[in-house]
Amino acid sequence: MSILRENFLWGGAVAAHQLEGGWDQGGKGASVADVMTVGANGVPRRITDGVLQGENYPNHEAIDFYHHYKEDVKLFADLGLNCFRTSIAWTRIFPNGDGTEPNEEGLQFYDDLFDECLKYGIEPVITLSHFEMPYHLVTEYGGWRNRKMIDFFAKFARVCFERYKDKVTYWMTFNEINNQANYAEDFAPFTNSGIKYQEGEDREKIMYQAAHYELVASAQAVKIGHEINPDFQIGCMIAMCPIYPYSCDPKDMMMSVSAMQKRYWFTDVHVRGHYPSFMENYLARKDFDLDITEQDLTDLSHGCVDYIGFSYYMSFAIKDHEKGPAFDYDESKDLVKNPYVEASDWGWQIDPLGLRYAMNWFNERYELPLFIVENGFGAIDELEADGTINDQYRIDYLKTHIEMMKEAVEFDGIPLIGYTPWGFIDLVSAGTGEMKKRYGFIYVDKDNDGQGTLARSKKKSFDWYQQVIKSNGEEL
Ligand code: P53
Repeated sequence: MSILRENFLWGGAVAAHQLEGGWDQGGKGASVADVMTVGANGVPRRITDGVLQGENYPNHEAIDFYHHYKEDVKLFADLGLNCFRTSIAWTRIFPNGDGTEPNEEGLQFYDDLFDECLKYGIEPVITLSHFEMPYHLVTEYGGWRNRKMIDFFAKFARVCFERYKDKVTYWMTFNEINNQANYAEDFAPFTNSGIKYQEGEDREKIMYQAAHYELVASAQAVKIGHEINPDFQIGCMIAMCPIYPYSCDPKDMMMSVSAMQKRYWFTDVHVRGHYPSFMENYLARKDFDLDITEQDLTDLSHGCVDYIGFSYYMSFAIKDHEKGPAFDYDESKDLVKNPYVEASDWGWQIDPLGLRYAMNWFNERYELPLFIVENGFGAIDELEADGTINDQYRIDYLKTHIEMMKEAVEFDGIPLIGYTPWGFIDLVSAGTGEMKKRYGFIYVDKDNDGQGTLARSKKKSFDWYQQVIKSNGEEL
């Protein structure tokens, strides 16, 4: 008998902009991902003013899934997946974001892709907005700082729900909506919300306004989706990096509570349909005077999510920085290194037990089914002389995390829908734009400069994950 339920969803996760390529094909418009250059470990990606000559934009071709999807889905079936998490590129459906009619060629692409998956018994799990909003909405409206985005997004969501209502059951609205809690850097505000800050702007206030509009848009989408198909399961998607107190000093503990509130209040609104008291209080104390209408509050209360989708890669730790009773959290400054855990080459702290902790945190607070929609290990893979890749480090990472996931089910009784490891086919890194930061069980021959044959091959982890699925998580 397996610890996991019989119809457990074993999948793999990707996002449209990180694998599709074909950035200007089939009527697709430019997205925010299309104006981000390649970065490197420790070197941020640049956001250019539109698409410029002579720059390296890794998402333009990515791994060209747009043209390879049939052979790729066949490989996914060989791996044994019963679900496949991807996103619908908003710009394939509404190239500019503010048009009246959807682009039929874009809609047809996802029909074909989903049919190809369903042919092998692979269920599509779909994120509506995964770091790829139309760039036109940035230049014309300022991205999610503008209330008009709510209608644009709701329309996009409605079109997708109607079109794919018989092919997709599990949906998510905004990928890692809470990354923008780190508003001090330029990356998350742009990828989450299409926001480019001007000198001297109050970044924090603008972030809260944008997040509010997104939460209202998400709630409207949930309501629309349930009207179109009551069987839909529509979730939120939260980047869960639990923030531990550095020590048992009560002040460190309180700092951790406050930091968790600032990073995860998004989930409170998604799940409960209203702002938590600490957040109402904080926004008032800061005098932000946000545009939040009575109708918004009604919308929020009518669009609560059905489940919690989350990514888990790492945990954080925090110390009190003598900020007094407010314990205000600044993600860009306050985190400290955890001496008890190792980190990846990219500085991501490896903490399998943190996954069980995170699942308990969600479960205690919300009592909703959980879906681990990302987990994985970004590493540099070396090809052996015979062309194989012995990625034991990746197997070790995933194995220990799956063990903790199973313990959360077995010992803590947590309802868990499924597990979809991130980037199970190599793709473009979101954070750095690199190809070399690989997560896959399937290797794709392409490097950071965009060179390579795009040929696909199986790594050692492919056979391992195949066995994990076959045994429903019993053989790790
Ligand atoms: P990359 C930061 C922290 C946690 C998850 O990330 C994050 C990020 C953003 O970099 O993103 C998620 O590619 C995201 C995926 C992304 C994946 O994690 O930077 O949902 O789009 O590729 C891994 O190594």
